[in-house]
Amino acid sequence: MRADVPEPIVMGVVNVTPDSFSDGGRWLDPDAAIAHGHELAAQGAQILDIGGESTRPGAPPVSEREELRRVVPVVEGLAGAGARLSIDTSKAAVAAAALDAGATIVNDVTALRGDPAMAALVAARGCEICLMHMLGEPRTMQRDPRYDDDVVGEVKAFLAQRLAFALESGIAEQRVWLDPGIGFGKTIDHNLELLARLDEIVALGRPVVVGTSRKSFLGTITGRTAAQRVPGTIATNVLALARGARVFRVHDVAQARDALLVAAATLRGKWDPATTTSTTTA
Ligand code: HH2
Repeated sequence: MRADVPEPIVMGVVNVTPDSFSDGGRWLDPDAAIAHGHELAAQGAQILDIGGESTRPGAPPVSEREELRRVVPVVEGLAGAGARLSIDTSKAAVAAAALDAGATIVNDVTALRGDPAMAALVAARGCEICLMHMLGEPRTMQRDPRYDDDVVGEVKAFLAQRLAFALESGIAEQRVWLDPGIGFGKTIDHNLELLARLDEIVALGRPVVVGTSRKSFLGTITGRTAAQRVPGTIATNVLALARGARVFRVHDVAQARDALLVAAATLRGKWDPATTTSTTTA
């Protein structure tokens, strides 16, 4: 029994893109994206992560103007949805507009390396920041990714270094979340080893975010299409919870929420009725 297992936080994905790897084009219309976000919040997402640029391998870059056009109306439309809002962007101007419109979390897959203005913005606004590991850049990251020796050691050292950079930039430590970046410049074995040894990333002492949802390594293992990878996603989420992960970025919120609530209660060997409907965040 582990009384210390924290409440899992479900982050629902709202992709306002034509080309995301698993749901591209489904929510490109702002009204459809807003309705989808409301649905995910009703299903139990405590955070909605809104993104206007796909990071799938080979995705074309999106201009600042186009990204703003896609995401700002959706952030505005979800401001009263009952979930915290996260903006999935590496552009400071997009993050600033989203924070103005009601977001309180910046999810930067470049870990403050993409835009020199991002760190100062996050520091000034006092919002949460998710720093994610990525080897290379989205266009080419899946072309034969290699690590010198130990993928977990390298990802951990990178995250420690980006955390130090965030603190030097004036961002409060308690605002920083860390993410090993499953699928971002990683082979199937890199992803699996990172998940198997996730406790080593958790040991950095900040809340850990995991994003395995529908990703291709699950398809490689199971032979399933993206939409059929929910059980595989849930298996990784539950095991990541057992290793100390805190935030779970998923497309299929209802299923992940139920699995995580039951898994957390089971790990604790105790059910606390308050956790079932709570919207506590990290
Ligand atoms: N994965 C994706 C996008 N953003 N952010 C974090 N922190 N962690 C992740 O694992 C992560 C992320 C990729 O998933 P998705 O948004 O569905 O696809 P796309 O980038 O094609 O829009």
